[in-house]
Amino acid sequence: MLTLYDYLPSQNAWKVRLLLNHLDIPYRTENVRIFEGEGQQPAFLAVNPTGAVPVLRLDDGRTLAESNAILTYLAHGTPYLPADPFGHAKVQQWLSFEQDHVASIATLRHWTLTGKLARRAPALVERLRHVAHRALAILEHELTGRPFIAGDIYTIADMSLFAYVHRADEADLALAGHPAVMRWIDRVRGQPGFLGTVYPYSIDPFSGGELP
Ligand SMILES: N[C@@H](CCC(=O)N[C@@H](CS)C(=O)NCC(=O)O)C(=O)O
Repeated sequence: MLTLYDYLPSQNAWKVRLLLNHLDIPYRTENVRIFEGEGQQPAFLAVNPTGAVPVLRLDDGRTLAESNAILTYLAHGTPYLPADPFGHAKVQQWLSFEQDHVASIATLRHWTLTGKLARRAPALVERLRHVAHRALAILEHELTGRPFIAGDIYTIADMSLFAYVHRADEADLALAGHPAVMRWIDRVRGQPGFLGTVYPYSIDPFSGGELP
């Protein structure tokens, strides 16, 4: 059986849980106490050299890190990842956008929800807010013209983007001014096998501390 190395409040891990749910694939969970330093212990660094979750362990023991790489692996041969080279690469385009631009929402959300924002340099927060606003504006523009980010069908690019975009309000990034993004959020929520459960940082009493 597959093993998912997870941290429940992580939306990067949630992406993988979402796809596993869509595909109805059973798996077991290994929770990694990232705020207590477990990710930086040699045992976990052997699984993922960056010390981050999510990581997927296959039946044969091989391990795969990076949420979008895991989505790409699991979606191979399914309707969630086009087989044709252009469609496949288009999904990769948006997965890269997610990592390069939408990760700003993830960081701001983490700092906001765990009380760290006030401790951060204002210039850094401003820079991230600029990147995040621009990312939302790009998505608004793109999703005005089509139902899903890579075209007419729901793919892992939507899953990946959705993980943090639909929580942008928690980072004080108003979604209300983005009607096309809001409609897309509703479309994603309506997909068969959608996973509604999101865990708050408050379930982890250590999440107010800095990551090691
Ligand atoms: N680019 C990575 C980011 C993973 C990431 O930042 N994971 C966080 C939880 S959301 C983590 O494990 N942080 C602990 C650490 O980096 O030490 C991905 O998409 O999987």
